[in-house]
Amino acid sequence: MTHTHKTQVCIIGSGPSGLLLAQLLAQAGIDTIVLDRQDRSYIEGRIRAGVLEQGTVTALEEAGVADRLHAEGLSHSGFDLAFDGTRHRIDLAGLTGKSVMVYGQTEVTKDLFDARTAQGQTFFFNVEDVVPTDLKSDQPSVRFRQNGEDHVITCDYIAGCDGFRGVSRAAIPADVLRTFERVYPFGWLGILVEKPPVSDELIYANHARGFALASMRSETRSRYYIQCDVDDKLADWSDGRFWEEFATRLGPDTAANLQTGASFEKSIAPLRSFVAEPMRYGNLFLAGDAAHIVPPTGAKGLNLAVADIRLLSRALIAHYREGSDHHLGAYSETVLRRVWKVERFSWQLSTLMHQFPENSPFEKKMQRAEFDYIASSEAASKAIAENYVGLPLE
Ligand code: FAS
Ligand code: PHB
Repeated sequence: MTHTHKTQVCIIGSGPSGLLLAQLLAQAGIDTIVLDRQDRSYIEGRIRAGVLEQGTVTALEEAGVADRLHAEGLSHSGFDLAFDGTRHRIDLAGLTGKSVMVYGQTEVTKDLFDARTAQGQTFFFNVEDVVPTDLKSDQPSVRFRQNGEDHVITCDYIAGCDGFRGVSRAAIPADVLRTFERVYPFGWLGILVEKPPVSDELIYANHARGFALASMRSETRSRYYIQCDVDDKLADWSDGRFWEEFATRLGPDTAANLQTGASFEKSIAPLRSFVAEPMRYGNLFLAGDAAHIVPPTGAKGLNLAVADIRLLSRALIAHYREGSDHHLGAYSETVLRRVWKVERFSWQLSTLMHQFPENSPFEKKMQRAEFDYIASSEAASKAIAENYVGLPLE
């Protein structure tokens, strides 16, 4: 026996992309069903992004889930770039009139889950064998299994919000899909520690031994990263080794303020730049990590996903409210124009701030020269700042 369901928009994935889309559509009276192969506690347990662009804050306000963000988030008006101990502050507020909000992706996800649960909206967690079908028809469907039982959802549209390793992108025929990728020759080792941050603002540091990032989740909880080898294992990195390496890369003046302690979360993430085109096939629309990945250096992954969702929700609402399919028709072209600009910034900052094993002495000199240029040029600093606070939606 197959359980049958019907909805207007079937959303595959309940990470930030899927949850925000569901919430924005619910605000417009559009019915959705959300599927995920994990459950809520697993999804909330994933420690990821920490910096929200103003556009992301606006989207969360429009979704009616920004109260805790405004109560607990930290507004930051600048951050530091550092090279071998020399620091240069990128004055976001002075250069762009904007700031960013430090508020963990985990918290954003919790706020979105709470909102959807409060509305009694439909989730299917711990699903398996999800298969989007009939994408070119006006009645696409999504088949899946849950607890050993078969289900099928018929809908008007499918939103592929299932991340880099989901099934939506793979549902686009190979002769239609084009992918572009750069895999970086290093990863990021990240920790969470219940200690006050080493600095009031974020510090991105390039040191001869590698990149380091000092971030935070609150005034008492710090989030720190160091560049590590792609084949490093967590077992290779005791807290003691992490602290020694992190302090070295920050430099003695900054490290003098460092409060160390036992980490309560530690993970290694690979770094890649990736884009899949097109982001629409028939009535399947891709959004977020299902369509693109950026190295976290520019703090763009979550924010880029939110920008996709702002454009996709606008297009779907125009369809249902006004019968206009203009934005749906333009979605892939519109969203990809911005995706590539954000990919560029994330790639540029990653190239500037990391030690590349293959870099010649000349290329290392070019990195230092670019840092010195940014530090001495308001125009160059403004270019960094306007990308960091978030490019216009389109
Ligand atoms: P997500 O991957 O968050 O969510 C996809 C959801 O789809 C998941 O819940 C998954 O369970 C589900 N799914 C997958 N396959 C499915 C299937 N077949 N059926 C049903 N459901 C399925 N960004 C930053 O801005 N700053 C950072 O510091 C940062 N750090 C990161 C660290 C790591 C380890 C990773 C992986 C990413 C990081 N990112 C960071 C990027 C990250 O924040 C993403 O951009 C963000 O999670 C994108 O959200 P979604 O598009 O919803 O994808
Ligand atoms: C984080 O706080 O997790 C964070 C902040 C900025 C980045 C990446 C990660 O660029």
